[in-house]
Amino acid sequence: MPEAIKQKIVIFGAFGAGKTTLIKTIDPESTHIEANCAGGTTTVALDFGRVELDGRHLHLYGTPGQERFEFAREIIAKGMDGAVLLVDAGSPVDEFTRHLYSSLTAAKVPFVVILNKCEAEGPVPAGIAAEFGTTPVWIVSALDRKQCLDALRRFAGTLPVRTNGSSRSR
Ligand SMILES: Nc1nc2c(ncn2[C@@H]2O[C@H](COP(=O)(O)OP(=O)(O)OP(=O)(O)O)[C@@H](O)[C@H]2O)c(=O)[nH]1
Ligand SMILES: [Mg+2]
Repeated sequence: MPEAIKQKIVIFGAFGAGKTTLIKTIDPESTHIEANCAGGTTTVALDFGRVELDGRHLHLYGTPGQERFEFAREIIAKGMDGAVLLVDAGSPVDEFTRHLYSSLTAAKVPFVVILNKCEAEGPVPAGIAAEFGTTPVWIVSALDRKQCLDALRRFAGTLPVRTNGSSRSR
């Protein structure tokens, strides 16, 4: 029997961008390590969820958005097949999001930018699209499961399938 395709996708984004929400929406049985903070909760370690789409078993890892957790992001990123940079479309693009974008570009990992909190669907605002060069930019609300699954399916479909022994040493 052919081995199942497994892919590790890591979700990056600034504090409060909606990474944990996205993973909870996609996988209601996902696991989250969070702490209370002003106005809600914040990830202090990671999120982990799974979903099977078009025969691919996707393992989704959410990272902490607070800058001081860089060490955790580095550990979680190891061996990723692809990444998502989640951006809160309701605020101007901040310095930390730009830093994450540069780091992912430098790592040469396949990634997409997903603009979140877009309950009203529409075109990607030109000012935001311009921030991310030629990287694909998509629009979702992390509260909408169908939108999240569609975005993930389209992205996962572009990722190369690893064969046994391929290196994932990033
Ligand atoms: N309206 C709306 N609110 C959202 C959406 N996605 C997330 N939120 C809210 O945004 C807040 C932050 O969401 P989280 O999922 O905790 O954000 P995070 O990126 O995991 O945050 P950190 O772990 O602290 O970096 C919560 O109050 C969510 O309910 C969305 O698509 N629409
Ligand atoms: Mg979180």
